[in-house]
Amino acid sequence: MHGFTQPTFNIGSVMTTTNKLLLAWVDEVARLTKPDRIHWCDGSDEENAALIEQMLESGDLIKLNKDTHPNCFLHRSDPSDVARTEHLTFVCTENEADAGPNNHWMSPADGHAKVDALFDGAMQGRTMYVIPYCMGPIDSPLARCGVEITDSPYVVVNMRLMTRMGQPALARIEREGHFVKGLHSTGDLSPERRMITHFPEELAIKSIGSGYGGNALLGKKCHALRIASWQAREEGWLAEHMLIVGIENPQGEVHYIAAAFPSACGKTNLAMLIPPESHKGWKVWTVGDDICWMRVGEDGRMWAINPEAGFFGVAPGTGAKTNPNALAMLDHDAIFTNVAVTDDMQPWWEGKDKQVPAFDWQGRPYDSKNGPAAHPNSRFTVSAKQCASASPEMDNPTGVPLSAIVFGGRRKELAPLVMQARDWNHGVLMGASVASETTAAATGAVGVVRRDPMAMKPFCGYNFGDYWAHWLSFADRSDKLPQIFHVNWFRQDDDGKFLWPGFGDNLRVLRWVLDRCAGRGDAVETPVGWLPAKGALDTSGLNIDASVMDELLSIDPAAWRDEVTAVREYLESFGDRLPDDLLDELQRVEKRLQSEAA
Ligand code: SAT
Ligand code: MN
Repeated sequence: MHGFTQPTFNIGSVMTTTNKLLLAWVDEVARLTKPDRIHWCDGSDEENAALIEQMLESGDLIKLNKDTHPNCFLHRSDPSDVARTEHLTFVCTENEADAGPNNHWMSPADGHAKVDALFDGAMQGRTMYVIPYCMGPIDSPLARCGVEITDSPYVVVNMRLMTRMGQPALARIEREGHFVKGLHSTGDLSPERRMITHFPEELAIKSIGSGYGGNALLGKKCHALRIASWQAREEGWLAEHMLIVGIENPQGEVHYIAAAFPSACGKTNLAMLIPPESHKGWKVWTVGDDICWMRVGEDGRMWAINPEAGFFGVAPGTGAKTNPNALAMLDHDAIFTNVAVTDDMQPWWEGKDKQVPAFDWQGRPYDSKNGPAAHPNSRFTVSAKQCASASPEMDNPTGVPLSAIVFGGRRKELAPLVMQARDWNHGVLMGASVASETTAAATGAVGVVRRDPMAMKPFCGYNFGDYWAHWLSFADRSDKLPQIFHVNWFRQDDDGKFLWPGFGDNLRVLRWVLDRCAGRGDAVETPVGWLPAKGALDTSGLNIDASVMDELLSIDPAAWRDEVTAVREYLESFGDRLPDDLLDELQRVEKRLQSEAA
């Protein structure tokens, strides 16, 4: 038998747990993975400093310029491990139909057998870290806890920024007696031996062979979306791929919006938006930039929390014009992954500033022939506390009440700048119909249009048919639900030029959204939803042609008839799990489009 010994190593205060389930699981994992040492993470500053020191020595981290970027570090990942790998991501349920055609499926028995074979001995020579964490404010009834076991110190320091990690989370786990189990090892980083498996019926995750963000920081996509979406259905709430913002008007009133966009479509920029010059007295508060957990409160309104405590944002394109709030929070205490550096070791990426990169994301002397200096999916990790626009409500255990839910995709054509659903069910159809051009956040071709319902295609832990039924069920739970909208910032002209300026000017669209929620804001009815009436969208101070606004705010019924046909085909691929109410809704849109043609 392998000569495994019990924990001997702890950098910070020594933690133990009274939770027998947790102790037994840690023991079972140690027997399988055979680490040299076990370290229980307490989340302390001392622990973090010791881990960083260790990674500087091993070369896992590189120190950045301490004058311009104190406490900032660069991590260069394996070049084959730079994005989520959806084809290696599995949902393992007893019944294949429960995972649905939207997921890659394996039986739990097969999943465990395959992935456990890879975990066998995977931590030999390494330290096994046990990370208790809480997704959401530690005293929030909407929050949920998990424990990640990993052999990656990079994962530990990132989890510390992205979640509420350490002693308080462990205390809550001991109080509640249950937690999501996440097992992770970088393995040998080979894509051939990489698997990200989810066992929603066991509230468990096993991920091996990748050290990249969504594959390795298990609190994020694996727990807070795939497992949580399953839990949410069972418990009557929603776990969504949405940012949350508060919009403060010049009267000082704040209204909250949650918005779903696929990865790398500007959620972080929208969450930290700076109002345009013409919008004196307006302010945007960041509650979250990626994930939203929400439930109907006693007052009938939808209340939302951000389960995360930090931002794992796309670096390229983050600049003084696009996202000054993000740029400002990145000049201290941040971890960068796969960005380039200048010759004086400042982090650099395309769209940052006028500096010149000296070394690219792989550490090679920069040469434009090798492609961009920073990897297109290079990332920053930073605590939300460093964000100037961070909402004081971020830590509120009851969350914030939502006025609107916005769905969006990245589409060159078809979808107008903004439209409002007729009612909740129509809004669910709008969400279910979202399509978007793919981005660098996942491996595979970029720029291909694919259906990405509610921006949850890679993240819904169960059958989309059941998921839409769950969404529809909220109409019976309350008559004070948020209004639903669809936006598209990404329309292009024939030369590939964006029609809408985007960024700070997106506030103009959100203002119309909030006006509509307040029963104001002029709109015209179309077969696919309500669009802003001429002049209803404030374009003052914006240099944009009336003809461009017309193009952005009109629909082409013939193109929409084709779209609706494609949507029907897609929805019907979910067979008998597809809720009738969603098809009825689609039929109503089809009818309206037909009468438009008549
Ligand atoms: O999956 S990640 O969290 O690494 C990034 C994303 O796709 O949003
Ligand atoms: Mn995301």
